[in-house]
Amino acid sequence: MLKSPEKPTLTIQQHILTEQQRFPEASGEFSFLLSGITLASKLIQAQVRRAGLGNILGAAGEENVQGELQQKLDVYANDVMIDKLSCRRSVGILASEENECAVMMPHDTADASYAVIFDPLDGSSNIDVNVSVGTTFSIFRRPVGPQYDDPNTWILQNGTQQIAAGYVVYGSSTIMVYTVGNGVHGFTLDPAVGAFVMSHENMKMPEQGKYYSVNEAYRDNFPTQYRTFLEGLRRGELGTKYGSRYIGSMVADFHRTLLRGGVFLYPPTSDHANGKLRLLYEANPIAMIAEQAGGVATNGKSRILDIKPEAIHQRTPLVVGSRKEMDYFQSLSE
Ligand code: P6P
Repeated sequence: MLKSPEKPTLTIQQHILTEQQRFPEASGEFSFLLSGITLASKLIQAQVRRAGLGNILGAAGEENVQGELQQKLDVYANDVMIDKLSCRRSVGILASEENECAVMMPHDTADASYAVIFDPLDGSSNIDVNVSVGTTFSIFRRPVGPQYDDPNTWILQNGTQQIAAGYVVYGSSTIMVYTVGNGVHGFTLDPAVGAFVMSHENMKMPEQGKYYSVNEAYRDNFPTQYRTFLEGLRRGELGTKYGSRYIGSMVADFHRTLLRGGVFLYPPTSDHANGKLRLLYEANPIAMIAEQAGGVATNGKSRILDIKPEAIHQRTPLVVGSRKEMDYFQSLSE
């Protein structure tokens, strides 16, 4: 006789439907949209997990809009995300790190109420060396008003307008972390069940950590405030001398920061005067998750979520982490 689990297994699908019940008028379209993302991430992880076992490793031989060499898995992940979201009639437009322009949906936009922006495989240059990579997503509702008839305007909204955001880390396990504005919850893919099962309920970022996460190779180019901040953390200004952890895959570096506290930052550098990370599909979803978990996310000067985007692929500096470190960083502002 199988011993019943101490706690009933709660899948992400059940969680999404439970969240939907908070909105009696909900049609279920949004829940169906989110299930498209969970399905896509299962298909992506299946390929990530077998990278090296098939002709799926290495460069696809093309460059993406960022001028970065597209990895075969980048292309696959992007195709899967577009395919699984295109068949959701509620989606009016998609924007991807891999596509220069937004992807209009074929169906009548009168039915479509949502815009989905994503990076299908962030950190993909790490794939060939078996380092964690991730998917990020950000969802907006169609804004109201005749000035929004063009779905392209749906994607250039402030991050505060996100109705959902999240990421998937393809790491030692595959975990999806998401929020619909009602706390942050983590679901780990159980291969035996083939479902994302709740593993981290109502995640809260610790008030303080003991690591900072930044690419130190560029530190001579960092603005003074950043250098003073990092020196202060190393020296023990916050009561402990910080260590450094840097994976070079934003989703993995942020996920550790969410769980353990601390700070992840990608400052302005000589190569990227406005930072390297992209506002719409890297900084915004991460910032919504961070704030929902009690953390802080800025571009070094102002709240990430308050930035009015001007372009799909615009970049931003990002400093995101626990309140204590972020208060210290902001106390050093010039
Ligand atoms: P660097 C991956 O290419 C990425 O966009 C983020 O996932 C990661 O945080 C950053 O770039 C790493 O950049 O310059 O440190 O290699």
